[in-house]
Amino acid sequence: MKRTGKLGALLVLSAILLVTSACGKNNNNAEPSKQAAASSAAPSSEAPASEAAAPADQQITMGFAQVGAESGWRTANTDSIQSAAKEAGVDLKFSDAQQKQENQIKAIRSYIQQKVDVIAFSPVVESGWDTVLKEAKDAGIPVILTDRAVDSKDTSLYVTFMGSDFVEEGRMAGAWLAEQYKDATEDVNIVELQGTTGSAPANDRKAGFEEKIAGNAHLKVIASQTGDFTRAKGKEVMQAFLKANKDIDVLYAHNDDMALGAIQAIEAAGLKPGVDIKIISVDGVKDGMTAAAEGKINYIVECNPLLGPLLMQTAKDMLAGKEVPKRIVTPDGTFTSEQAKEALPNRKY
Ligand code: GYE
Repeated sequence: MKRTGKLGALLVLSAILLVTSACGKNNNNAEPSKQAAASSAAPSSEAPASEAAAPADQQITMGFAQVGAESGWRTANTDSIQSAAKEAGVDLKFSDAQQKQENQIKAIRSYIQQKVDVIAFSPVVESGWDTVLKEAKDAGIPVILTDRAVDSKDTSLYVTFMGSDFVEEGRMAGAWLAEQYKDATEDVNIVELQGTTGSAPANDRKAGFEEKIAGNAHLKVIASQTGDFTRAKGKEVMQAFLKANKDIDVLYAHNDDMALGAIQAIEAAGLKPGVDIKIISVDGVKDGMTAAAEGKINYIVECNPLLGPLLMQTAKDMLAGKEVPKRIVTPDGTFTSEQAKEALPNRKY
């Protein structure tokens, strides 16, 4: 597809996306395409989007560089992207980087060579993208970030970033814990299973959580290590935590899969997950919600993976010459065990 012309008028952000309130406790299970909240960041006039005006009815080719298949969340995200592409008539080239940045960079370079109309990807880690993003920009191919952010200072290297606010997710986890233990008179020993080192969700979920527990000196993170967002690693690291620490009160896992692996380790050690050790996790995928409904996970902060329809719509709008917001925040809810039980029958992922 040819990209010609400059974008004319700036459209009002709120006209592009239907803005609904980001819910604190409202458990949503819908696709964020209908719910995304456009944030305040001003659209960049230098973004490649501004060169990307093209007739709306022309077929779009999108190269998507996925992180991997590390978790239930990722599987749901991949399904959403693939099925939304089909539905939208977008020709999708899809690659799985197996959680390796160099594989994602290779995939992006190959999409540049293939002259796709748009590149979308979920960066495995935050740093180290400037060179390849510059290559895409020089080739006139707009880039959309989905799910995870990059830390590039030059924000003209991508058109928009859509996905959850991970700091807020960490805050929701920390706020719940702080409330549970607000009257504590003794130390509460917390262990933390971090996501992939250097990834936006690991960095941000840690920071948001720490912010909210900081006010109570009894809430102590006694061990914190990466479990790489996988069940196997979650189990392995939890085993090590249990070996090294006799008195663990709380586990905070940056995703459901690591919590589920940890539950196996906790049960193998003869302890009751959710009772002897309180568990908080993030995502709200089916297996996590099932464990919550069974009382093994006490609190889940949702992270909605159904980004496909929003991605396709945004790509179409952008290539049709419409302005898109620089940041699109998708709203997340929270679940106690009771709420998980209620929500489970209608869960889509
Ligand atoms: O929470 C985790 C996955 O980037 C939001 O990646 C995503 C995270 C999700 O592996 O399960």
